[in-house]
Amino acid sequence: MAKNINFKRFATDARISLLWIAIIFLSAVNVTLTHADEMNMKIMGKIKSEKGAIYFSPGDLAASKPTEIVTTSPWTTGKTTFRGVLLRDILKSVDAKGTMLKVSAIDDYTVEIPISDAEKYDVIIAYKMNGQWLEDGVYAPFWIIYPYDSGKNLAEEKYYGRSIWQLTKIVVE
Ligand SMILES: Nc1nc2c(c(=O)[nH]1)N[C@H]1C(S)=C(S)[C@@H](COP(=O)(O)O)O[C@H]1N2
Ligand SMILES: [Mo]
Repeated sequence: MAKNINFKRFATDARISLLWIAIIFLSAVNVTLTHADEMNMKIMGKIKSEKGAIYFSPGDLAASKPTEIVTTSPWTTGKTTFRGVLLRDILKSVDAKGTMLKVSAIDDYTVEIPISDAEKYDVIIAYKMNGQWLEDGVYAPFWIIYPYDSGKNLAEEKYYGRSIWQLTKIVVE
């Protein structure tokens, strides 16, 4: 009899322990997913996707062919190296069909970028600056960078305004 009671108590304790393990595990997963979600870029709108949107993490972009822009900018001192993927290549990879991009950031900044910019200039979606991943809470996960010093009159307010950092969403229209 005593054995039986002890076993029941053990079973109950074990269940409670498992419950705690599950709660802790799920909290950890939730934190991870929330973070991963923030650090992704979502491309939607006029693209070819069965799910309606395609997500890219900085790691995903780093696995694609890199393009570096070495330039001065209003936000950095001296020549700065930005590493990313050509915007036109990303648009091509999602089969974007449209004329305008509505781009938004974690800080709720939004801007419209004509797709023609991606054709005319070597605009990149940058994920690294001077060899470092873009910093969380500052510029991460992505930053649109134009080759401002290329002699194509890109060192202008119009293009600085399109240089959206903390980029997380692109709607193709
Ligand atoms: N995410 C985000 N990107 C942004 C902005 C912003 O507020 N948030 N400001 C834009 C504008 S209007 C300009 S001119 C440039 C330069 O902004 P700054 O002068 O505040 O550095 O960054 C652009 N990118
Ligand atoms: Mo601006």
